Amino acid sequence: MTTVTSQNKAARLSDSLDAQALLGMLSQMMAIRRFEERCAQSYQQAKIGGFCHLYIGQEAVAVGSVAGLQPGDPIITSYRDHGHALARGMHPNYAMAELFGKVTGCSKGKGGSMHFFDKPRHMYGGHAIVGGQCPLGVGLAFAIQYLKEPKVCACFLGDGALNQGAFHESMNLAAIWNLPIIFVVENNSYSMGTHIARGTAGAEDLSVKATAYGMRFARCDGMDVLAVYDCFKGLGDAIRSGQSGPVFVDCQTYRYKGHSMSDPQKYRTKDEVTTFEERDPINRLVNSLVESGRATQEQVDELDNQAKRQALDAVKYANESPEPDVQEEMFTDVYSQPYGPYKLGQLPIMLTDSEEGQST
Ligand SMILES: Cc1ncc(C[n+]2csc(CCOP(=O)(O)OP(=O)(O)O)c2C)c(N)n1
Ligand SMILES: [Mg+2]
Repeated sequence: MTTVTSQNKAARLSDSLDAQALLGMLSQMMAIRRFEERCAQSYQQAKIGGFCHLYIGQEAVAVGSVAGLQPGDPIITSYRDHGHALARGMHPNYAMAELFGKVTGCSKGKGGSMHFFDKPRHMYGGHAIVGGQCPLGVGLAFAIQYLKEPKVCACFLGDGALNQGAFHESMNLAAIWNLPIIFVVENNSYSMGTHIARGTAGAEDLSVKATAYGMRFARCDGMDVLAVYDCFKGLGDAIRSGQSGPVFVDCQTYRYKGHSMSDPQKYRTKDEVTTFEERDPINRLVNSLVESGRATQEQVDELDNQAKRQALDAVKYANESPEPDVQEEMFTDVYSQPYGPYKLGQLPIMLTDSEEGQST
């Protein structure tokens, strides 16, 4: 096992980023934050149904990692997926429309919050089964190796997924096949209401998970977008150039909001949340840019205003978009052939209006 660190202050890869690139990362984090705030509001107004897991607090992970990777590198993640899709460049309108269950959404309104997908931008979901994205990530990495493409797959997972068999099987295959993949634990310390120390053996030092598979390990501060960028830029380029095989990264972060929109949060104190809010990734970058003279407070405020307007526009777009036509959309995007094993006219019985809502 090799341990790499992104904390080397003497020679950070992000030192070479210009003000435009840094402001780009800032504006993406702000866009995600404001988008998620509108999500919460829309959920409370019952505009969004089903589960909804917000990314507020973790923005630096998606933004820093995507910035450090190449646009063609495939990414895949769990159900807490809004931030990754937006960081990859999905238009907020299509993201919000998906949440509202509208046909203009990125998955035609049929996936919802947990199933964002954007193939042209190499964002392969959005997966609701904890750890379920890991074998799929291995498949994406295997395809890269098979096709001899200069790419790296980033497979994001929560700390809860560390205890799933699918994660361990994926780590094993990635290691024995030397696949171009970065497994990234967005370690926010909680799986729903269970603290990592209560649910995960070896939680105090997750490098043991990499050691078990002879894999390279890195740890990075997920509340610092530049540390995340440094980590992914370094690892991505090393894997791409054949200097490294698969890597396992512990990215330490925190979610400010509950696990989902229906979480009373009795398992943690307000003080704990405040401690992390004081290390907020957006404020941290703003302070660094303004103090070093690379941006003015006015510039930063304008970026935030843009993010607010964009999120509001997305709500308007989602509100005004039509719902999918049930008869037309029920069987599309399910099978590779339009109606799978069925013939048109022999489809299983559709629900009538009166039957809707009665199924379990
Ligand atoms: C296989 C499986 N078991 C249980 C669940 C229910 N469940 C949904 S989210 C979650 C917690 C996962 O926490 P973590 O992986 O740390 O991700 P985070 O929510 O912190 O992003 C659980 C247990 C599920 N979706 N899939
Ligand atoms: Mg977690």
